[in-house]
This record gives sequence, structure tokens and C-alpha cells, in this order.
Amino acid sequence: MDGGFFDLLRQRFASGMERPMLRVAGGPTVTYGEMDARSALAAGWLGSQGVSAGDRVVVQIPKSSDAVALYLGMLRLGAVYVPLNTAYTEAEVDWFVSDAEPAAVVRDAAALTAGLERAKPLTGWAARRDDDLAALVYTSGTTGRPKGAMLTHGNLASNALTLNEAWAFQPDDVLLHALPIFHVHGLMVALHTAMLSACEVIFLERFEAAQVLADLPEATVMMGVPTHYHRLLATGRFDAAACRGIRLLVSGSAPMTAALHRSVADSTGCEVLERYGMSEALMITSNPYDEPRVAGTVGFALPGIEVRVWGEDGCAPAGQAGMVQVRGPNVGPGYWRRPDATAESRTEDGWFITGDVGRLDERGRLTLEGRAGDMIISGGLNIYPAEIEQALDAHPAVVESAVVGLEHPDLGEAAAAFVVAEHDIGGDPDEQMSDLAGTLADLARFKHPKRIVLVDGLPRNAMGKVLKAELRTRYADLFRD
Ligand code: MLC
Repeated sequence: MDGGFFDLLRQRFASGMERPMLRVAGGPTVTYGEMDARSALAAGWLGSQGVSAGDRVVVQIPKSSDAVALYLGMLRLGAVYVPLNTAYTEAEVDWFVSDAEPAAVVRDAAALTAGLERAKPLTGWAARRDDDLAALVYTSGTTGRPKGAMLTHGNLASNALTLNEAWAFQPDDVLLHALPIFHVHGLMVALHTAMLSACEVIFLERFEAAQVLADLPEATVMMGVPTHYHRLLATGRFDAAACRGIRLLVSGSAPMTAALHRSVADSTGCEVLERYGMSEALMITSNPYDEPRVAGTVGFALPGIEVRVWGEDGCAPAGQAGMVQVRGPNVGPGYWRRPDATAESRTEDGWFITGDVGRLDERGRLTLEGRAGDMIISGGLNIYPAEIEQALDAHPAVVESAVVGLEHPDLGEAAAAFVVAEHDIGGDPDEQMSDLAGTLADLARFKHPKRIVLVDGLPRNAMGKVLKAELRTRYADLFRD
């Protein structure tokens, strides 16, 4: 690919400029031509703010058509998109800004819209090479310090083209989009794939089951996290009639249990297609589009991508579990300004170590079995225990804490904290809890443990290491219905 990811997108939707692109509730539908023009304004506006090709721009704004225009404007200008979850606190944003050293920070959606009204458009677009950076997507690390996963124009283009073909996108597809666009799933899986066929996108600001059900009959494709499917089923109205136009339901970002997969199939007649990926490597495997999908598995390596399972003695034979490793044009070049973390995430022969444990069957179908670390995936969002433990441990009355992920009916997994207190923090247990919750104020709310349990001590092995597996077993029912 020459010219960069915007060049590819532009080529693909150039013949359909009059086609509807984003259907936004309560607003006019934006056509591809209008979005193209708006992205030119966004590029011009960024340029007037002193942003040039290669510069990072941190963005923390709600989902909107102007947020999409800004992203496309950034690709157009050759700037590097650094999206942040709108739930992040000031303290978290400060940290990201200090790490990314952006040329501009966009956190005021109204100022963006006003800027676009005044801007002089950049009608052309910067030529970008495959290995030029397009985005930095922050993921937290095992030590609690976030790392920016670098993604290049080549990574974005290869993954979008691969998914567009593997999932048989056609111009007459209508994508129901209820995911946030500050993550790989909503932006680089859902939106990119649809844009490559100039499809119409029903663009919902957030996931709300009743609204999704209302729009579903007009859609042909929906992508979501397992929690979305769970919530749709809970309405009792997620059925074959609601899915009458649907040809593809995709799930990812968190494991979908075989039971949930079957419930969706029983209720709607649609077999969810589960796929597997991560910010560092975009999409890695997918269940097949036109062969049976197997509940509880994440399918085969996507075309052009290699997956292997590494056991104690090297490459594990079929059926044996080990660390999932991946190689291909989807894998990003590493972590922003973190050569140590980049090196740790690669094997000597250049494979990316995903951190997930899984096994391949004889045909190369991958089943995930867990993760090497103790990262929690809650409602499709990653939560790193170390970050929460560090915050809890900073409380003067906390001796130590351990945070684990426990099965949760709605979120799949939810964070629970086990805290050993020095002495009574206060008199009333409710006050103790709110006092402890206060120590988490600098962390985004979705990271806050759904339960904080005061315990006398933490289980440890002979070496003194906290036995998190034991906590998970002992408290397995904490969130169960
Ligand atoms: C919200 N809350 C969560 C949460 N989402 N808590 C834990 N886990 C979550 N995922 C908390 C809020 O902090 C708030 O807490 C309360 O729940 C209500 O907030 P809300 O905004 O009203 O929540 P809701 O709209 O119900 O959101 C739930 C959700 C959303 C599941 C719809 O989290 C979601 O859309 N998740 C998808 C995330 C996603 O796109 N992941 C892709 C990552 S990319 P309080 O205490 O203030 O009440 C990736 C790669 C790949 O992983 O392969 O795809």
C-alpha cells in the first residue's frame, strides 16, 4: 500500500460520495462526501493549531460525527491519533499527555465544532508510508503504568482490508454501531471495515439495549462485546424478528461463553461470529464467515497472519495449551518510547507474545483458556489489578490489598478488592468503604472494584506471594445471581 490509510479509504469510498455514511440519532445523516469535506476542515483546523504530520494529538471527546471527522482529518494530515476513554480522570489524562507529548489536546467537543466551522480545508492529504505511525492506543501494563501501543498506517490498512473481505462486507450493508470509538473495536474493527465498502452506519452514541433493538431491524451487521449480547437477551425481545435483516453478529474484546453464544443462537437464529484481537495487534483470529462457528473458540488465524502456541518445549502440538504468539502485518511496531516493554513482548524470532494462553486444534482453530497475567476484562474494558492495588495501598489504613476478576453475570468479569486494614478505618462499615473508595478518585470509575471486601489476611504461598487463584476460587460466587 502506498499513500497511507486515508488514501486507501478515500479510494474505496470515492465512488460513493453521495452515499449515507453516518446516521446519527437526532441529527442529519452525514454522507461520505460530507464527511470527506468535514475531515478536510478538521485537517485544516489541526494545521492551524500547529499540528503537522507525525505529531501526536490526544483526543478525549464523546462519540459524534465530528469526532469521526477529527480522526479522519488526523489521518489526512498524517498526525498520530491518541484516543482516550471519556471516563478517564484528569490525573489519568495528565499522565497520558506527559507520555505522548502531543502537539495538541482535544477535549472540548464544542470548541472542535466551532473550529471546524471556521477552518480552511486541507483538500489533499499527506502521503504516508506503511510504517508511519497512525495511532497510539494506550493499554495499562502489568506494573500499572500504561503503555502506548503503536499502530502504523500499514497495520490499519491490512487489518481493515482483511476483515472487510473475511466478513464479506458489501456496499449495501448497514452496520449498527453502539461501541465507543476510543478503542480498537469500535474504530478499527467496526468503522474501518464498514468505511472500506462505503456502508451506512447507524451511529449510536452509546450502547443502550432498547435503542439498539429499535434500530436492529434496519441493520445487516452488528459488532459488540459479550455484555451487549447479554443485555439484549435480557430484554426478552432479542429474537428472530428483531434480527430479520441481520447477516452477521460479531463479538469480541472479551470471551463469549459458550452458553451465551447458544442463547443468542436459540433466541435469534444467528450464530455469533467470535473473533480475537488486541490493541497491539488488531484482529488476529476469526471464526469463519461461511463455515460453522464454534461456540467457545475464536476461530482461525486471519489471512496473512500466523498464530502459534508456545509451550515449555517450544511450539506446542495441536491440543496442547501454551502462550499464544502472533506474526503478521497486523502487529504494531511496539510500545511508544518503551523499548524495554517492546522487547519483552517479542520472541527472539520476532513473534508478538499476546499474554493469552490457548490451544490450537488439528485444523488451526484457536481456543483461549486464560491469560498469563491477572488482567481483568470487564464489559470489554481491560482493568489492571496493580493500578488499583497501588491506589488502595496508598490509603494510610490499608496494610495490603489484592484485586482479582470474578465472574459477573452482566460484565463477564468484574473487579473485586480484598483489603487488609491496619485497624478500623472508621466506626461505621459503610463509611469505611466510602473512605476506601475515595482513595480511588484519580482512577476512571469503570476501574473501581464493584466490591471491596475487608479481610483479616491474604492467602499466600511459602514464598509470600499472594495466591490470587485462591481468592478467585473462594469468592467465586461474590457477583453471581
Ligand atoms: C461502565 N462501567 C463499567 C463498565 N462500563 N464498569 C466496569 N466495566 C465496564 N465495562 C461503570 C461506570 O463506571 C459506571 O460506574 C457504571 O458502570 C455505569 O456507567 P455507564 O457508562 O452507564 O455504563 P454502560 O453504558 O452500562 O456501559 C457498559 C458497557 C460499556 C458494557 C455498555 O462498558 C461498553 O460499551 N463496553 C465496550 C468497551 C469496548 O468497546 N471495548 C473494546 C476494547 S478494544 P459508576 O460507579 O459511576 O456507577 C479491545 C480489542 C478487541 O479490547 O479485541 O476488541
